[in-house]
Parts: sequence; C-alpha cells; structure tokens
Amino acid sequence: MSAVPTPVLPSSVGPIVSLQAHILQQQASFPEATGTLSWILSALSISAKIIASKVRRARLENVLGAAGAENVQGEQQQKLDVIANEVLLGTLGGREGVAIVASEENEEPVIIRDTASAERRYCVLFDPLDGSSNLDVCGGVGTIFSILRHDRRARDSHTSLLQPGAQQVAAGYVLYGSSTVFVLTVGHGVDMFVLDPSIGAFMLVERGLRTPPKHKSYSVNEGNRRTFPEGYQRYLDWAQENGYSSRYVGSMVADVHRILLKGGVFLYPPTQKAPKGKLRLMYEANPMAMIIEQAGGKALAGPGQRILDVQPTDIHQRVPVILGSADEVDHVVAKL
Ligand code: P6P
Repeated sequence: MSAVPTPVLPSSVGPIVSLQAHILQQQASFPEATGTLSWILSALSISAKIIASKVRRARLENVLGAAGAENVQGEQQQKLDVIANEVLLGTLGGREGVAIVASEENEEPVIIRDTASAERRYCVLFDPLDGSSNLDVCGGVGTIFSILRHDRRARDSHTSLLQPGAQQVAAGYVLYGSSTVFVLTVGHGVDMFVLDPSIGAFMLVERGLRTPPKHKSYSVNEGNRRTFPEGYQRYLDWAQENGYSSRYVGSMVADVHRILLKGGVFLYPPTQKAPKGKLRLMYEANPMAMIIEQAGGKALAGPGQRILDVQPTDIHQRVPVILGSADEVDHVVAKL
C-alpha cells in the first residue's frame, strides 16, 4: 500500500493542534515512551480546565476569600487554594503513572501508589493556585507544576522528591488571566496553548517560544527594597539610571509569563522577612527555571548558582530567584 501523502495545506490554513494532540505528537518522538507521562499531562490539562472554570465563577459562587486556615507556609489559605488542590489531587490520583504528589498546600507528600513497583512512575509537584491573594481583585493567578521520575530505589517519598530541578522531565504553568494559557516544556523547547472555552480545548498558539535576550524592564516588589542585600539595591539604582521600567503583579505566574513573552528580569531577592527568599524551590522556582532556560533565558538563585542545580533538602524550601532574559540576568549578577 503506498504511503499516505502528507497533506499540503493552503498557505492561509495553519495546522490546528490541540494540547492533547501535541502531547501525543511529543510522545511519538520518544521511542521508549509508554504513554505514562502523556496521561499525567492530560490530567494536568483537565485540572486546568476545571480550575479555570472555578476561578472565573468564584465571586458568583461565593468562594473568594480566606478559607480560615493557614497552609504549611504559614500563609492564609484562600478557599480556591483548597479547591484547586483537591482538583489536582483528584485528577492525578486517577493516573496509574503517578507515584507521589507534593503540593504547596500539603505539609507531607501524598503517596498515590506503591512506590516500589516495577513500572516507570513519576512524582508530580505543584503550587495549585499561585498568587491566590490576587483573586479578590481579579488579578492574574496560576497553577505551576513540575514532574520528576520516581526513584524506586529511594528509601522514602521525600528522598525520591528531593532531586535537583535539572532532573525534571516536564514543567509548566497555567495562567488564569484575560485568557487561560497553558505553557509546557518536556525538555524540547517551550510551547504555549490557549483555552478555547467554546470547545473546551487548549489550542496550540506558539511552538518553540524564545524569550528576548534583552528588554529594559525589571519585576520586583520594591516595597522590600530597603532589606535587599546591597548588590540588589545597586542593581535597582543602575536600572533606574538606565531608563528601565518596572512591572510587578505580585503573582509569579503572571510576572514570569510577561517576561517569557516580552523579556526582562524577575527578582525575588532575600529579604529580612525571607532571608532565603520567599519562592519555593521545588514547585515554583524549578519549573519556572526550566521553562525560562528552555526558552533561551537564565535562572539563578544567586551569582553562579543555577536554580536547576540546587540540591534540595526539603520539599518546601525557599530560594532567591533571578530569572529572565539572559542579558538582563547578567546585568543583575554584575551588581551583586
Ligand atoms: P510579595 C504569591 O504569594 C507568591 O508566592 C508569588 O506568586 C509572587 O511572585 C510572590 O509570592 C509575591 O510576594 O512578597 O511580593 O507579595
């Protein structure tokens, strides 16, 4: 039988690719793939659709505001933090390939399946609703996720989870903003999808995203400026003397997404209140660092310290963050 000829599309018609189709295409490019990772990515896709629906109806369904409890970070849990966390646990819990889940909202990892079995299994770490304090004012919020291979030889769940970010097999985020955007890397570049609510599918809009190498913009909470280490203050002086603009939403997913598309540098330095930085290594800094590096940018925890090389000691540990356009990260480091 002759091979089916590859269709030649009219120039006005671009290929229509859903996230689901893209995941299967990516799987086909890994000969050893069994589909386990694809099923996990599919669970994250359905989670994003459910959470997007709940975020957009939050005020109508009166699920805004604090849940009345604190999370393991000692931060006020928002009602939607709890809801988003339960959605992710519920969808990932149903996937054979998930051995362990770790969430910002759970002090301890959740063992989903017998972690010693022979099949290839994965650990999924996430911040279910990052920046949720922006919900009440209709600000951008997001879900951040990181996927590691489960280490069957590990003596316990923590040991399997505590791998450097360079070991991530996939990472990404969902931004619930003016549209719902799903950004994903499996280590072969960064691809972006937008949810089409009329058909309930994430559609491919950008393949192989590259962050601009330079852009005169920085993103930091300048309210903490006086307690930054001096080098960061020197950088801010230099940036303001050189005509840089400042953009800061206070939601990592929104700030990093802007930098991914337009360039610039995002900073969360050590402060008096957070001497090791505020952002969590395992499910905020690592996934965002993989995305930014895959898009041609840089992601450091300090001078000469690549975030993805940090050896974790605790699943909730914090780390300083300097990430974005390569040239802009270099300008920060030059002042530290
Ligand atoms: P600050 C949100 O609470 C978050 O974890 C990140 O999304 C965001 O980048 C950071 O904290 C904002 O922290 O101290 O500037 O309000």
